[in-house]
Amino acid sequence: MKQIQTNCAYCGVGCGIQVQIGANGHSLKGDADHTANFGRLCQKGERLLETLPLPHALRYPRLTATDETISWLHATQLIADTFSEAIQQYGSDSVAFYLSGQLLTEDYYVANKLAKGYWGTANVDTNSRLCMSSAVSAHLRAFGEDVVPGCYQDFDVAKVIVLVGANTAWTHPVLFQRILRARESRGSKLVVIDPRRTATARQADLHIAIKPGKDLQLFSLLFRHLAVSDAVKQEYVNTHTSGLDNALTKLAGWLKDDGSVLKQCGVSEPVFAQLLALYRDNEEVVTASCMGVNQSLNGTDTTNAIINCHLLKGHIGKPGCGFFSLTGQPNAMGGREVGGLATQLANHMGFSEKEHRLLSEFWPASNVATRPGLSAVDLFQAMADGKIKAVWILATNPAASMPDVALVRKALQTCPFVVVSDISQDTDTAKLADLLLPAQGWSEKSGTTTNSERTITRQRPFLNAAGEARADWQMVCDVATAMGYPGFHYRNEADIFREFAALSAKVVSEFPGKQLDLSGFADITEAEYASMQPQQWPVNGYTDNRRLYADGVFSTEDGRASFVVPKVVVQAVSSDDLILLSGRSRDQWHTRSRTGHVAALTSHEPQPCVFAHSQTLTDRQIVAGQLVRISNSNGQQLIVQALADDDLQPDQLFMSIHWTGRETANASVNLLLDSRRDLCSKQPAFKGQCVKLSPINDLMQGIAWGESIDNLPYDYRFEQRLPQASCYHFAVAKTQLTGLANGLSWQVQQVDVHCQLKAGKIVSIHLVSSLRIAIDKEAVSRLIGLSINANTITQLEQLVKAGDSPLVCVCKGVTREQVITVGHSFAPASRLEGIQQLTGCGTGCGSCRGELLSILEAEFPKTSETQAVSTGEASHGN
Ligand SMILES: Nc1nc2c(c(=O)[nH]1)N[C@H]1C(S)=C(S)[C@@H](COP(=O)(O)OP(=O)(O)OC[C@H]3O[C@@H](n4cnc5c(=O)[nH]c(N)nc54)[C@H](O)[C@@H]3O)O[C@H]1N2
Ligand SMILES: Nc1nc2c(c(=O)[nH]1)N[C@H]1C(S)=C(S)[C@@H](COP(=O)(O)OP(=O)(O)OC[C@H]3O[C@@H](n4cnc5c(=O)[nH]c(N)nc54)[C@H](O)[C@@H]3O)O[C@H]1N2
Ligand code: SF4
Ligand SMILES: [Mo]
Repeated sequence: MKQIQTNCAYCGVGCGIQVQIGANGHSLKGDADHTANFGRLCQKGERLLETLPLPHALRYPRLTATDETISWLHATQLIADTFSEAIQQYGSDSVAFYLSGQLLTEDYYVANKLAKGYWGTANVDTNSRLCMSSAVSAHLRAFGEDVVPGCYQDFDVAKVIVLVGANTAWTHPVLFQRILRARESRGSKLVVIDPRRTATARQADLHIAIKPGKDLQLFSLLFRHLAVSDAVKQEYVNTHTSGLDNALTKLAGWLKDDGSVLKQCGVSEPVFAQLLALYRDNEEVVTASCMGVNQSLNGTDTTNAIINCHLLKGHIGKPGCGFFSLTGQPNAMGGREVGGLATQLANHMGFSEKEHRLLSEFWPASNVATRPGLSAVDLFQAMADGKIKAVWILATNPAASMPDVALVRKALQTCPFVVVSDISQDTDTAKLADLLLPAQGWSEKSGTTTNSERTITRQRPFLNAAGEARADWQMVCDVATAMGYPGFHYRNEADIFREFAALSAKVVSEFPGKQLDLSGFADITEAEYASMQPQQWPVNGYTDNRRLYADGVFSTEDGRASFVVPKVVVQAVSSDDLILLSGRSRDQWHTRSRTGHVAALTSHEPQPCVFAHSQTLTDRQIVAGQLVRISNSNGQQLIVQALADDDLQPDQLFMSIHWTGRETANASVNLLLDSRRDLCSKQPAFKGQCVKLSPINDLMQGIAWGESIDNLPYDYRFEQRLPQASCYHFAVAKTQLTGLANGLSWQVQQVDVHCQLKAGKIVSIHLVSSLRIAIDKEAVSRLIGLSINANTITQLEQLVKAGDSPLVCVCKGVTREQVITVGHSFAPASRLEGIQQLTGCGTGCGSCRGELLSILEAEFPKTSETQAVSTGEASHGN
């Protein structure tokens, strides 16, 4: 059996994977030798093969206006001509790239080179702006370079691990398991700072349910207390840092008294004392942060406030110590290395004259960008204003993932030429493209990624590309060549990697403090690239690459790290405001284009919903399961189902980020979030925006199946994709209900399909041609429960049929009749499991299990069973 060593396509942990290529299909397992995971994988990684083949895969270049498949030659020339014309007529800054941490380093490198070297614009931004840019800015300010000094091993040896704004148990699961193992073996302490009691917080030794957006205050206070404690390493501070006194003096200006600061943070004095003691009394403390920190108005300052605490103790680059920024996407780090952000030039360089000259000579290119370009939010604003004439978007879905998506969608409609490279044609952004380019996906493409701890891993293909899908780097190079630029004649991705490594060698030779050094790869042969093993950078044969800055010499001009003075920006909150925390759910990946069709990954959050504390629901006369409206002060709103979650504080809401216009209308969270940003990093403050919540009483809810309801009027729609069909959850104004039926040319009949309307207890079903609709509050909430467990429309109908009978399982809305009906389709040995799988009965709180067993005993007595089975077996044998 052949084995292919590759990486996981999802999060920044960057796990290694071994794919076994078998004659009868492939299988995969974690790569036991990879230092990120030592053979372990989480649910998403384990199920990667199940995501293939992708439904709605994009296989050929396509012009959307005419829905015409075109050749690559035609597509390439069209892009080359359109971008050239735009540059000629409107200037370099009228064109742009919008890239992604899900591109490989080689893809990223050539796109950055084309725009910044030849188009002459730094309008190259990336979804890392939405993700990592606050950490990038903070690293630059503190260390002089965007460098993560630590490594995963630090989590193994730390005495205290503090996770801030990170739901690591769900978002970096393999690393989280590693943290738990270390705790078990070493007795380390885990602190989680998150407003919600998340799956991560529940497993912590100390959970600090901080008020959203107040981490800056908390860490600044901590810094001030540590600064007067004996934790300070005075000699380190004197020799290796600058700015401590200034920082402390400025802080004294706004950190007046502890009591009021802690009150703002929602943290009690004893809890703060506990936190302070952990930092003060332990040498080995790692603080790791993620989106709860980065995606806020104070993201950069908060990160610096955390770094300040570690600098005081001289704890950067030492085993088990320091600040660790967790990266989100598999190659978020690689994109930062090549310079994929509009605020950097290339390879950790800015726009100084010396850096500009170096790059102009190295590539060589005569039109290297001289100043930063537009960052994501500004880029889409400029597009909406008509200033961007052509944009090329690769491996990201901004029409769903950007804040204020209404504006982004308008921007894409306004921009005269939108090129989208994706693996799927079924994304919100693809629907707004002029030209769609089919990209090779994870199983098909080849290159490298860098994970959170700077480990470079080779991604290797094991399937032939579907249709005419191409590598992203190939498309970019072909266009560059068609535009007449030299320097894009790479034979393969190894050629590009070698050039990237050679550039890093050049950069470190002229800027000796820089850490991004891949000079050891500058002459890598094709064979070496093919068999390359995971390796942490720097790769130069003489630096110990595991931890950086261990010698206290930083990348700044004077070699000293800086204490940064944080400034506080607060948003106004009124008394009936709730704070909306958006984030990830356990099993889905972003806009679901890769994970939304895998049944096992959808059951965790089967439909769009908002979670609220039960008191918050009661106060607003909202019943869990009901549709609610969430609105912001700009008049934007959305409609979703409300569910109770007492792990939130009463003034907070949580929604996952995964629902897009693909499956829903008016239910995606980014319809509601505006594009306010951290002023330093320009990263959108997705977390912690103020909204209002109200019940919806003027809409009727329904479920339809059999046909698409796309042409019907609705205020809310959710397409639930069952493995073999779809059913549609919708809500319409009562006054439109008759219209709903009359709007169709089909005859409406009220039929007694399976159940009758009985005192509001049961489903009323209207049969409209082949479209079946259930409208009735109780009926619908029951159907919602049922539909979640059905695989096919027939199963759904079977479940509906059994609807009118006493409830057995309250959690999943399963009735006695359903248990019996479904039970008949299973043999005795698999009956219990089958019923549970199909209906969900007993899989919620589990308290109905006893009743379930007694129904089975009563309805399927052992003696008749044995007979039935033996007869069955006999006839089977005949
Ligand atoms: N399952 C899954 N895993 C993923 C991804 C995915 O889509 N699905 N995406 C990957 C990517 S790109 C990223 S960037 C990472 C993100 O990984 P995380 O940052 O861990 O994920 P989020 O759920 O966005 O946010 C983390 C937490 O921040 C908290 N939070 C909100 N506001 C505040 C605040 O003011 N202060 C503090 N301290 N906490 C706050 C939220 O309650 C939430 O629990 O996940 C990666 N891993
Ligand atoms: N409200 C709210 N919004 C958020 C966040 C939040 O916490 N809250 N988090 C933000 C963060 S941290 C992130 S990282 C973004 C993520 O947001 P996006 O990057 O927009 O989300 P994805 O769904 O990962 O989009 C990746 C796209 O690339 C395609 N693709 C996959 N592989 C390839 C490939 O090899 N080549 C090409 N060309 N295409 C490919 C996929 O089909 C998909 O359409 O969302 C951001 N948006
Ligand atoms: S932890 Fe991240 S990289 Fe590892 S298997 Fe899970 S999703 Fe993939
Ligand atoms: Mo991210």
